[in-house]
Amino acid sequence: MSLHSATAPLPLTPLTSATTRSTLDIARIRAEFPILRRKVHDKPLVYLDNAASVQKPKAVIDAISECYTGYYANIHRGVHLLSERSTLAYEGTREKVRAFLNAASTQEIIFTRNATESINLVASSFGSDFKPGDEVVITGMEHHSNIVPWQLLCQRTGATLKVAPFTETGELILEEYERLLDSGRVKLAAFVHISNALGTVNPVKRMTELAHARGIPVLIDGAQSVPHLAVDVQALDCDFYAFSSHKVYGPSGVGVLYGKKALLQAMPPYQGGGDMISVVTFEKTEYADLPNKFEAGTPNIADVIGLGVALDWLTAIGLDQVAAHEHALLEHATRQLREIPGLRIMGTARDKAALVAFTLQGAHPHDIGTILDREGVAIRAGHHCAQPVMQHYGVPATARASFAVYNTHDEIDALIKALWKVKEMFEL
Ligand code: C6P
Repeated sequence: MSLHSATAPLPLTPLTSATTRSTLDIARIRAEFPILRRKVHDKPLVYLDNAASVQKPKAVIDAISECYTGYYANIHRGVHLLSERSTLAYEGTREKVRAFLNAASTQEIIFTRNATESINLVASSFGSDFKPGDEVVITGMEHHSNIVPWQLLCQRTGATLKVAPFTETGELILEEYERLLDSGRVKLAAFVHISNALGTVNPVKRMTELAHARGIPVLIDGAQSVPHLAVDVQALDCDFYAFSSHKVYGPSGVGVLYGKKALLQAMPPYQGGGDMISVVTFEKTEYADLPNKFEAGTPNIADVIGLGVALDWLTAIGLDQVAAHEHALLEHATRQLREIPGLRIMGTARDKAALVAFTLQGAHPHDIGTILDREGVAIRAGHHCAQPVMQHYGVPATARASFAVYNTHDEIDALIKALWKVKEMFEL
């Protein structure tokens, strides 16, 4: 089935860097998501909380169910047919992730629980020999997942965390980032590709070049980027790249860490246990080769298989098409949000992805979220696990609408209508 329509696409005004025009048949795409047919408070569901977690297409749901009903067994261990079949499917996903990220080898793809665990793995293992005086550079727009693991590492080792600031519009101040890299003590730069609180798309290739020019490896938090734009880790030349399955149309409970082979080989294991060893005696253990060295214990087999199907699904649509459609939605939303008096958008970077965060004078974001929910519109309200971003703008929280490929212009209109209702209720 083609998910591309024959009708002419809508013109796209360049608010962002999307270059393609969408020809997607969104109605057909929506039909693949059973949950989108349900109602909430007797209203059609308008799901705009995709940056938190995206809904799943039937192909992914079916693949997980087929695994459990048809061939499930533990992997890498059994000599029986089911184990072999499960191992093939699990390792098949590793190859799909490799291709999706354009990594050089499947040995560079490690399965974890989520992006958070991927970052913790690097902090714990790559950071294990950090010393007092060493520095880790992050940006001011990080998710807590790319702050707290480094703080824990600094507490453990005496290293110091340095933070590159961003502007009022939500753009990184590249000169400040570069200045921090110049100390001669930086052991790692870790930064977000797309900010979950602002939508900013960071210039990660340039940031990587600047770090590498000083011999500093980089980790990119790609939790918000892989569902929205094509990522090529070899073109970026990053050393580590982390993302979560549940934000890329796959199941929750699975994450990915890409790491350059030479670095991963030199790093100590993250956790010890089964499947990560080659020989164990009471005196000494020899570890398995990559990637198994970093995958101790029985992994989340069925959900890893589900992730593979999600990546197939997304790749068939095409990330250029996804980006074009989502950018059109972002423009449609931004244009109308700007017409609402008292509404302030946090994050107006030139290069911005598919979310918009805002406050409305006189209404707490949680009240906005609750009223919108009664209208069937699901958004997120809160600090979005990015409290330093809230501190930057001097607000406790924002409301955030975030888009996926299945969202429509009509759903944006429903969001806007519901926001006008909030104003009416609060007499703003
Ligand atoms: N952001 C949001 O609503 P996990 O929880 O490990 O799958 O992803 C963590 C994470 C890391 N980095 C970024 C940029 C993120 O956006 C997230 C998750 C969700 O914005 C849940 S807090």
